[in-house]
Amino acid sequence: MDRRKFLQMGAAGVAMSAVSKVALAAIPEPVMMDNADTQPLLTPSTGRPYHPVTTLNGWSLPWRMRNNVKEFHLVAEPVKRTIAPGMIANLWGYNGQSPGPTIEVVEGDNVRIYVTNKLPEHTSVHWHGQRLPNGMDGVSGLTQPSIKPGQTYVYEFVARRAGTFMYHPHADEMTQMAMGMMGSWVTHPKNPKFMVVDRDYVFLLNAYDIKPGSYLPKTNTMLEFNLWTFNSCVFPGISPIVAKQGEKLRVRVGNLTMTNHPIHLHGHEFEVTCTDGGWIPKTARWPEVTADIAVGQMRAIEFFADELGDWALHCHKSHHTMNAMGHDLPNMIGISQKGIADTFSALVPGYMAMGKTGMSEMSDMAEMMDMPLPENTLPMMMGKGQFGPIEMGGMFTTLKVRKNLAKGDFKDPGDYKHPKDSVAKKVSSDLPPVNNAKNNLLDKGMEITIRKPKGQMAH
Ligand SMILES: [Cu+2]
Repeated sequence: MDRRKFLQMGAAGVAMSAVSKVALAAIPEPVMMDNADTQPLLTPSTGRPYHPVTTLNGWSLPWRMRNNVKEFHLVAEPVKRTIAPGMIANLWGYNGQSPGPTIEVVEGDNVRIYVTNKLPEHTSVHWHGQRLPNGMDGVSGLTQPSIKPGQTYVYEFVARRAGTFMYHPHADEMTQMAMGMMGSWVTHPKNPKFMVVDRDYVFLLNAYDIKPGSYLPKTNTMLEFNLWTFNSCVFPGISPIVAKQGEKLRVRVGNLTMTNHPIHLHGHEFEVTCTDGGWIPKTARWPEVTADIAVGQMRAIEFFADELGDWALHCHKSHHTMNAMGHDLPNMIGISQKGIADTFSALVPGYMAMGKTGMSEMSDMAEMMDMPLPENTLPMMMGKGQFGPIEMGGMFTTLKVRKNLAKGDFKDPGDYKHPKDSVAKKVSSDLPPVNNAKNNLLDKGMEITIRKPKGQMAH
């Protein structure tokens, strides 16, 4: 091999250079994923040992070990993502899915990540939260030229600090993140005995604005997203977090939406043990049942799963546990819509009258023949439990704690079997019925006076 060729090959290890054909041959084959299911643990076969994480509705990217360097290959590309059964979104992501695969390395590892751009526009990858050379930080224009469509760039750095990080583009960021481009990164501590837990989960909070009946997110939406997701899935498409009773759990949650999310766990207390900035000393932690995760932050919570049952884990902003149909609707409680639906249906095909007694009727809407949903659209509230509709969507899943669960078993164990006499129940002597006279009057066609807004405060 002549000196020139040798130098070209060497260039593959340098960021900010479009890689030559010779170097391309040296790039590891990208590994792809074709579904949104939670994949089994990726147990390391090369490199130093660590306890792998479970990515909720996701997977970890296999690597190739070459000359003591862990080599990964990310492919930025358009993908199809199952948001929940019944809805597919056309997103942008990495290696077949959005979010991209979780990258797992060990503190001190030499890491090389090839990034191939198969998008119709330029991109870059920023490794959020990491200590690295400035030129590897992935801010297009500031620290590197953008990666043009068809180009492959290579990033190379030492994973200096253990913790949970994220990756996302720093090029046409609003569009690319609204399209789903992001992923998790876990740097495991080099001491495999440090902060050991039995099950270690990771996922990102993300959000989309996909209008009912469509497949593509609106990318100029700033705050009014209509699908609030854990790793680009909504309930009941989100896998449950499972645990054997008494096990210690860690759940690492990163927020790449445009608003904060108070993540609330039922039935247990937890401590925040890690942020993207590092591990929190024991003496500085306090007990919580809700952790507010601000935009661009990661929080790792830890707890003992000691209470048997199916416990809700969700964002406490109630509109974040609803799907697209829940947004921009007026409050119709107590207002009869008799006749309105017929009038409107003639003008607006598919018009739906709803909400006279609240919104729970929406959870059964898909099954109601006279209220068909638009194509590729999930009901506003969904999920069936053993006692009826759960009436949730969006950022909601369950922590399922069971007496017996094998070590590597992450499958949904089904509904919790409650011990006898331990479920809230109807009392035998009912109260007198609620006086519904007002609603009845409305049904009989009583006129409603609508007060017009005054002056500038029309909203
Ligand atoms: Cu939220």
